[in-house]
Amino acid sequence: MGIERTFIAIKPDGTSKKLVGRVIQKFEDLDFDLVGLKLIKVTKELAEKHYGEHKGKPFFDDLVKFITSGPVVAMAWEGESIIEISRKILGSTDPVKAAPGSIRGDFATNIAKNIVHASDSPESAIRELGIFFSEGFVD
Ligand code: FUP
Repeated sequence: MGIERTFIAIKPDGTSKKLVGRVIQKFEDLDFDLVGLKLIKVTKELAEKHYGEHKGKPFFDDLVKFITSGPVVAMAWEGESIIEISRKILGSTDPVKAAPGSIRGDFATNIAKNIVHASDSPESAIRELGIFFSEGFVD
């Protein structure tokens, strides 16, 4: 807990549905600090590294295809307990279970296209920020 840094990404369905502003607004509303941001095209190599824990699962190939299919907004955010809170802002992975008011609850209907990603633990945050941002990207 305390002040944490985490990795948040707006996936290709989020950018194509013009949800970038609304996603960022949710984090700003909670007074979290945006400390890194870039619009990227995720390469196959980067996608396979990021989703490494899912390698071998039936949805892995589609997951990689999807995340490489269009622009992604990669962000680093900072704030108190942001890792747990950001998971609540996103809602459950499966939009069927995501609460109304969460990003997935309000804007997604399909588990494979669920708009946003957020690191699920301090270890994942360090790993994922290391994949998408070079050291010293801020300050
Ligand atoms: P999350 O941390 O909420 O993004 O969820 P996971 O790490 O469990 O899953 C990563 C991504 O894999 C999800 F965003 C969508 C995709 N996925 C599927 O397509 N099917 C599944 O059954 C589970 C996950």
